[in-house]
Amino acid sequence: MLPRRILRLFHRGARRASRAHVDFDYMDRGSPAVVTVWIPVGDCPPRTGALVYLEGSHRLPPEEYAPLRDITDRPADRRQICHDLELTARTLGRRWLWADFAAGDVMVHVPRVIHASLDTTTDAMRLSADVRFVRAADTPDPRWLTPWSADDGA
Ligand SMILES: O=C(O)CCC(=O)C(=O)O
Repeated sequence: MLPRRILRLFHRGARRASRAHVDFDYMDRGSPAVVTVWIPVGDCPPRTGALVYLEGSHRLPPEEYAPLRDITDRPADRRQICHDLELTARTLGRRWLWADFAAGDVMVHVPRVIHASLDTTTDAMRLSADVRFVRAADTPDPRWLTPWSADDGA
């Protein structure tokens, strides 16, 4: 388990949901054989800000979604793909898949799948953690070897 484990809190009106991205763009200085476990704390239906996944997107070559990176509300950060989830789905011809996460559910995903989170629109906040694993024999991205802090820039 990589020591950089992220705890996220979103409340209604924050408008800071995670833009469409692939995890590997945030950890590309190490082994690509990474597994993410996303853990919502408590029930997390889409309206509370759950993760959504672009169907089959782990098979897309990065060049195919590279042009979307120019359409962004956070131009200083080239790692995210796009903030416009409808445009992303339409451009890539794929559906966003979602689940009605209930307390105790966890989601496991590969580092090349395009995913995002939705805005929290409920009174209940969204609290979640994301934790990543690599094989003991693999070399992880060194930025993920120290505990997370919100200002670590990684
Ligand atoms: O919780 C989020 O908003 C993003 C989490 C995420 O992208 C991940 O766990 O890979």
